Amino acid sequence: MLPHPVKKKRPREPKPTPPADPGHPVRFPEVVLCLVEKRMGATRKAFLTTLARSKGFCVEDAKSERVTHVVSEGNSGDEVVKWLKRNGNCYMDAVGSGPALLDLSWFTESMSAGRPVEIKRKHCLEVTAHAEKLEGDSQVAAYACQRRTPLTHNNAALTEALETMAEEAHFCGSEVRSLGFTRAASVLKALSWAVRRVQELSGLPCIGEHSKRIIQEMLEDGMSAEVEGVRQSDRYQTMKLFTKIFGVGVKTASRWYQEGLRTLADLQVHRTKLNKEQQAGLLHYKDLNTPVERPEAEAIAQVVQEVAEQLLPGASVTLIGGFRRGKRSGHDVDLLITHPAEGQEAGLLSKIIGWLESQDFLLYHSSRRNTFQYFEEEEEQEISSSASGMDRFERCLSIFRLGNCPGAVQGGAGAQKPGASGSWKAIRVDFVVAPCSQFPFALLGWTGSKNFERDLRRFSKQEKKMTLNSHSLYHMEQKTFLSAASEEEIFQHLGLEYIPPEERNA
Ligand code: 8DG
Ligand code: CA
Ligand code: CA
Repeated sequence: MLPHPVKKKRPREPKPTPPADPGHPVRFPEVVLCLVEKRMGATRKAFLTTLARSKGFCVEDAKSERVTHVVSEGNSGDEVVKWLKRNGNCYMDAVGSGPALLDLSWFTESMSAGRPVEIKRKHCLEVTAHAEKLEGDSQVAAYACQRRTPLTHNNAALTEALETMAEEAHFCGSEVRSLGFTRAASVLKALSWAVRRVQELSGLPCIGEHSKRIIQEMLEDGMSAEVEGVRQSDRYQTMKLFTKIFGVGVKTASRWYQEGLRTLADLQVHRTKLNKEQQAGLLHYKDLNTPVERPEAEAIAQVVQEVAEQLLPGASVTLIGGFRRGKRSGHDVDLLITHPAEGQEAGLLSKIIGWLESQDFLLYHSSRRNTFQYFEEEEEQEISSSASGMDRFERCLSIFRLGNCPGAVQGGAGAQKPGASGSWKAIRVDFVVAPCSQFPFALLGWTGSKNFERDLRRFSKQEKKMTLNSHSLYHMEQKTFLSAASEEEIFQHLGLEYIPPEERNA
């Protein structure tokens, strides 16, 4: 028998005995398993965990210092070491220390035998390099939904430059080019190190030639002449100014630019060119382009929660979008409303909006009813084309009037003009309503980031032959809908590691 490599480099606290599960008492306290989700997938991992526990094995998380046996399927030893380090196992200091790295064959034989079988050479995964080195050149996954992207990262100057380029391409209607820069920026956001040399980009996915040139300029000169040129250009600045008006998209802004309009004052003069939404957007331009702070978002969510609960006991309101991803500020507030009894939520939004309006909380609103019934009747092909991200939920886009002091919301008459001291602030609020059976899909779909969502849908379609949107997950070959009671279950259906909202800032 090969010795278990249990030699530890660091002094440790004595290991407590694993807690006994009354259903399945631990029979082998000296063996603590950890199953590697990479390639195994979450669903299979959950199944194997239950199986092992039913046989009296103790199974723990990768972070646990008690783990003695790491079991993986289809990964090399190097890959397992990298995975363990990435998933918080800091005891993988170097080759030879830490738990035994085993192939699934050891696990299968042990389950059949009903006890941990002797570890033979054939069960062991070979590690060829030191873990520190492995971590350094760890591969970055191609889809944003396979990566963990925290809110703050190590390459902000580079990603800001690339995102300026992405925005400029979007302003020109070049969506493919825009996506190229967005994806390159997203990969840099997921890196655990700051890029210092352009050579470090080799092996990273989604970094095209143009992005590489920009990054190189930034690294060598501390700035990119091309990016600066864009930022200084009349067209970019004007497009930015106009698209920051609520209700104004690239097409409208572009037309105004062609017509020679350059400033907000120009638009005031040509007021007839504005629809109701844009008029409200222009009126509240300053407030709506002042970041919404988290306490403001929470104050609004609380007002809406209270009125929802009064109108329909049991109704819940969840803060979604960037704030759910941990952002401290954002451009708007996104609220998802539901009720635990399916169907009860129907009609609730219009009542909430009616009440808010009656209390002078709304400066503008535009609602759209639920069109999901029509959506359900569509052919499969159309369902898959709806994977663009738009959904059919009842929703309302609004401008909310929030009292100056967070938590002390004041509605009612007598409000001052925006910006006057002691008055209020105009804040964009998006409301969306989902029946509880679709809630996990809506929650996942509206948490963002947009790039994370885009890649989730792309991954589902290209890698899994499934169509994901904010209503459902559909298997195109099996022609079945896969239900889910939580976001975690959706990730499991897709064979993806669960990424918490705070790490979806792709
Ligand atoms: P920010 O406001 O902090 O600047 O960022 P954000 O919260 O990430 O952006 P957002 O523009 O408010 O969008 C939030 C999420 O909502 C984002 O993942 C995209 C998603 N979303 C829309 N419109 C639609 C839609 O029509 N259908 C679906 N399913 N999702 C949508 O913005
Ligand atoms: Ca938002
Ligand atoms: Ca929004």
